[in-house]
Amino acid sequence: MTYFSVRMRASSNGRHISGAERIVPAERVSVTCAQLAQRALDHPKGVAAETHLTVEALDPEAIRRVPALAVEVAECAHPGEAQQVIRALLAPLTPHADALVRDTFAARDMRGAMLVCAGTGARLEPDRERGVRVSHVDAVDATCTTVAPGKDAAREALVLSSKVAAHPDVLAELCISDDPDYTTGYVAHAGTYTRIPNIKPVGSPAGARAFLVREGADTAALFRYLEREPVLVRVPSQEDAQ
Ligand code: WAQ
Ligand code: MG
Repeated sequence: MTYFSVRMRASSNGRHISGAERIVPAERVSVTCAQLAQRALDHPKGVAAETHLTVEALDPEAIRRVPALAVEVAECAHPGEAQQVIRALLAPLTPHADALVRDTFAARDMRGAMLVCAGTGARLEPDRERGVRVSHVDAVDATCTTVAPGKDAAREALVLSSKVAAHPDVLAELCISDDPDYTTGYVAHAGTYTRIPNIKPVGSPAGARAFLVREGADTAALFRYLEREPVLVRVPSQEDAQ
């Protein structure tokens, strides 16, 4: 079957509002475009003044299939506790964990994620305002048909993080939603997606992602994988994923 990558990015006066990535068969392309165009208008950061949709046929041979990460929940009652959980997960992986966490909470309106070297703490993206944009990713269910993750931020994040984590040079990911009222974030590491409730206070404009990368990684190859190589993630059914 021929699959298509469908991508949306929306902005207002140069400010990134929202973006989304799907991989769908031909008969789902038009409905997917409609859904993503609507989504750009409904974003809590504001109505998008400009929305771009891209539809691209994929080489079926090039599509990789990877398993979803296992989902766990760290019970955090408030952002202070969430900070402790995040640092406990990341500190064993890099001496620069504190700076990584601080920078991720401070970043605003990036389209993509920060790429941070575990050994040096250095940022690895050529364009730091944009970051690295994970694309060409979607979910497949047990019957290998693509399923819509777009209704559910947690499921969509699990799909994205499973693609990212499937690359051997990625050690961990930290994510905070840029939706002011979506206060659950996560850390992905060692095959597990740890959900972190109350990662930020309600109403906070914080929102960004950081990928921690093994020192000596081939950054160009990693960029190509994250931005261009199509990956379908095998996700458990909706009920199991909660
Ligand atoms: N590639 C790289 N970075 C991205 C991408 C992408 N495709 N999409 C978003 N980001 C970055 C960007 O800096 C955003 O500002 C930031 O991540 C947050 O994006 O289990 O909704 O789409 O309940 O707001 C977490 C769910 C939801 C946790 C995360 O992220 C749970 C979310 P958002
Ligand atoms: Mg968002």
